[in-house]
Amino acid sequence: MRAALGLGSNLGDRWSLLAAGVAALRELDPGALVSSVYETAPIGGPDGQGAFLNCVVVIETDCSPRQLLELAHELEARANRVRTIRFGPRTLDVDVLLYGDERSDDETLTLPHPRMHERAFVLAPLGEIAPELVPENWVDRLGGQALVVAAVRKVGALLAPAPENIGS
Ligand code: GSY
Repeated sequence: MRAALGLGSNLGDRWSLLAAGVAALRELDPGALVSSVYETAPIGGPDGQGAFLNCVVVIETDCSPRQLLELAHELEARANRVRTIRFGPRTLDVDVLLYGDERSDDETLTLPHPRMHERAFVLAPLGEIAPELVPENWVDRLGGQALVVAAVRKVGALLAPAPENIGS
């Protein structure tokens, strides 16, 4: 099944944390599609938290949605994520966004991810690697493709070395 996962980090060495998460997903599917890395303003959470680095990975997998969710939690744990403040800063966040066409209202795993359609930090990277997975009306609701792209800043590619001007 084709699945899309969103990764984000706004605490610690954001680039390395994102890279480690992506590397683990590429172990699962060496042919994974990996978007560029985007720097994005935090949505929600406490005032003053730092900007996120975000990317999206699309994999082909035999894992079930539940197994992918467990893997997502495992990757967050490996990044020493501590859950204190809701929507607060985090070393690594891994969200299961899509699992084929599957729909689920399960409160621990809603598919498609319930907020992905309103998040430029998801739609811009997902649209870059798999535009067919981004319905036009989602982009329209965010004001159109130009606004989605303007809401994020592409900073580099994970499969290349970290750019020097980005810091942790
Ligand atoms: O849901 C993912 C965690 N998260 C993010 C994020 O990854 N990027 C941005 N820009 N804002 C966010 N707010 C939350 S919560």
